[in-house]
Order: sequence, then C-alpha cells, then structure tokens
Amino acid sequence: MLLPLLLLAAIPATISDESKVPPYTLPDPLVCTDGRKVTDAKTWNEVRRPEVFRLVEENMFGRTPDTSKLQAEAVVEVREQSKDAFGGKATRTQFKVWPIGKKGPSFDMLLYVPNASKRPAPVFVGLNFGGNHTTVEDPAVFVASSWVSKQWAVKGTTQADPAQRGSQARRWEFEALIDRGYASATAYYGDFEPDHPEGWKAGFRGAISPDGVNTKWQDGEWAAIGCWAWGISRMLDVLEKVPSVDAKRAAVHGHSRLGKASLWAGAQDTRFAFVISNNSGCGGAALNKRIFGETVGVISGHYPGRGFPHWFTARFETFSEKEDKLPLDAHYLLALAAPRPLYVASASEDSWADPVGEFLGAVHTDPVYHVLGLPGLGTKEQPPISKPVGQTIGYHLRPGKHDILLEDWKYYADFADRVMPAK
Ligand code: GTR
Repeated sequence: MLLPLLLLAAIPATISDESKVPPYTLPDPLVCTDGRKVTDAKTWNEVRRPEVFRLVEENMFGRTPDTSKLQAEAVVEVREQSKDAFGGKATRTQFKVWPIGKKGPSFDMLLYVPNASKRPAPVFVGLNFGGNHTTVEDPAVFVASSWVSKQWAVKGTTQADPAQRGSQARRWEFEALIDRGYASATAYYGDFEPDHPEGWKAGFRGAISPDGVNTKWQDGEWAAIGCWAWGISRMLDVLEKVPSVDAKRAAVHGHSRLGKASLWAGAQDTRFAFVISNNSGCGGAALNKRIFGETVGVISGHYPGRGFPHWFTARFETFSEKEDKLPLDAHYLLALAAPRPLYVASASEDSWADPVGEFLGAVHTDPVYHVLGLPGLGTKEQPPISKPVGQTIGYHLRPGKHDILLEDWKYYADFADRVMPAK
C-alpha cells in the first residue's frame, strides 16, 4: 500500500482557486531569438513566425513528416450521396479516403452542403470523438469501423456500437449551420489514430513511418495530436475538389483534445481561413505557466497512470512542474493562426481547462495581430458569460460545462458571417 500512496502524494493538488495561482512570467512572441523586437509584418512572417513555429513543434507536438510523395497515391471514393438530408435542405456525401494510397489506412468523411447555396459554400471542418454516426440522427450515416473507446463501443469490444447513433448530436449543429449557408465536414479522429499509447500502430503514424510498428519514437517526432492535425488537412485536400464547397473559406474547429489538434492544424496548414479552439485547455489555448486546472505534468503522462503520454512529443513532459522553463506558452501556438481570424472559446464551469488561462492565451496573442495591423481581440478584460468579444480574435465564455453546444456554434457562425461569409 505504501507505494501507491507515495505516488499519489507526488501529484500536486489541482489549483482551482484563483487566489492560489502562483506568479508567472510569459515569454514575448515578438522578440526574436537574436533579441530583435518585431515591429512589422515582414519580420514576423520571415523571421519570428518560423521561430515560434519551431518552438511549438520542438517542445509540444513534434515534427509532422513531409508526406507529399505518399499523398500522390491518395484515393478518394464517394460511398454514398443524397440530396435529401435534413428534409431536403442539404446534400449529404460520404467519402472513403485513402490519403497515402490503398496500402495505408483510410478515413470516412461526412459532408453536408446546403442545397440553397447559389455559390460554393464556406465550410466548417473538424474531427469527432465517437464516429461520424454519433454526430447526427441520420440513419444513412455509416457506423465507424476503426477502434473506438469504451464509451462508444459494443460492451467488451472496441467496435463502434450502432446504438450510439446521434449520441453526440448536441455537439454538431449541422442543420443550424446549413440554415445559415455553411457546409460542414467531419471525420472520426480514431480513423487517423486510435487514442491510446499503442494506437499509432493502427493509424497513420505507423503507416507513414519507414519502420512501421517497430518505430521507436524519438523526441522531436510527431505524436497523436500531430497525426490528428495532419488528418484534418487531408480532409481539406478532399474538400478542395468538391465544386459545391469553397475550400478557401474553410474554418478548422475542434473541442477539447480535438481543439488542441485544430490549433495545430491551423498553425501548420495556412489554407484554413479561420481557426477555432473550443475549450482546448492545457496544451491548447490555456497558458501553461499559469498553474490552474490541468497541468503539463498531468496531461503529458509524468505521473504513472495519469494523462496522455502519446499526445505530445517527449520533450513536453520534461516541463512537468518546471513550466517556468518552457521557452513558449499557449500564445505562441495561437499566434501561428495570424493574420487569419482566430477564435478561442471557454465554458464557465470548465475549470479543468482554465477559462481564465484560455482568455489570457488570447490576450497575449493580441500584440502579434496588432503588429500585423489587425484589431485582434481588443480587450484585456474577460467578458461576462454569453457576451462574445473581438474582431480578428474572437472570444466567448459560454455558461455551463466542458462541451460544444448550440450557443458556441451561434457565436462561431456570427463571427464567420464577418470573416468567411456564406451570403
Ligand atoms: C481530458 C484532458 C483534457 C481534454 C479532455 C478532452 O481528460 O485532460 O486535456 O483534452 O480530456 O479531450 O475531452
């Protein structure tokens, strides 16, 4: 009994009281490695952005391999299509995609495009947690075929349970978006990589690595979040070829761990016109040096039996309880969206994700937008519940728990109406 007790004692208590947050200082994204201050867009784009990008890559998510040669083998098939989705308001298309050719794994992409659009529709692109069939009460949507975690599986298996159809529909406001002229595309994140430490063997990391399932991952190499982010870009590759969709007006979005993936996808793939983080918390929009809620130590697997060691590149874990040594913070990741519009959202009862830390992530990203001549967020004061703020950086605090709900979607669509309008 002594050992588990000692291990438990080693995990610092979670801070969820604002008055207990220890002081911290943040690095400045606008100071180059050689000490030069960034005061113009040219220096940001040519010197500092690449440096900030490398810091995020080296310390958090690892390097995404260049897969362009493999992608030349990509195969895209339409498995199903109907103009009758949502009572005839939308066309549903279900793709099966082999992004590195038929020797590699595949993913299923579900796309709804409003039928009333007179021109190619802007599109929201994001991964889901439980399989495409969980996102909507639509009996025509195929049930996921790859590994699913316990909560979505037939009892005692890792096979998707068809009874879970629509169980995540509250998170996917396809119809509300269709009514406003937006298309939506989603894919199951487990198709890219099952979310557990051995999951990469069945996903694209294993398939892309020259050593396959024998790979010994080195520090600096990509991890699961990197693989999911890569997958979101492969969705956009397909959307670029769909005539009814305008892939130049594509928003990448994600909730929680998928919000971390969405930020990293937006950072790496500047084809995304708008980058959205919903309750992405630690390793996403929330400041890491501000110790509140989830910490680097807990998330990165520093404590046995806790966290997600497979999400990040190895170095991230070395900053456990040494967050002051991190040469970056969440505002570096967020700033990689600039000059494109960025949106950070929190939920009032989501203290694990640190809503204040998420807001401050956006606040400290603002100077980068200002150097680029953009209005950015424009406030240092966290707005009250249900009062969205910001021009090129949006922020809102939704009442309630860790989730993505109709109210969030309403604000995203309102923002999109300005930055990638449907009409
Ligand atoms: C939690 C994790 C969070 C967040 C969340 C989720 O367990 O600690 O960082 O990613 O999972 O993805 O729902």
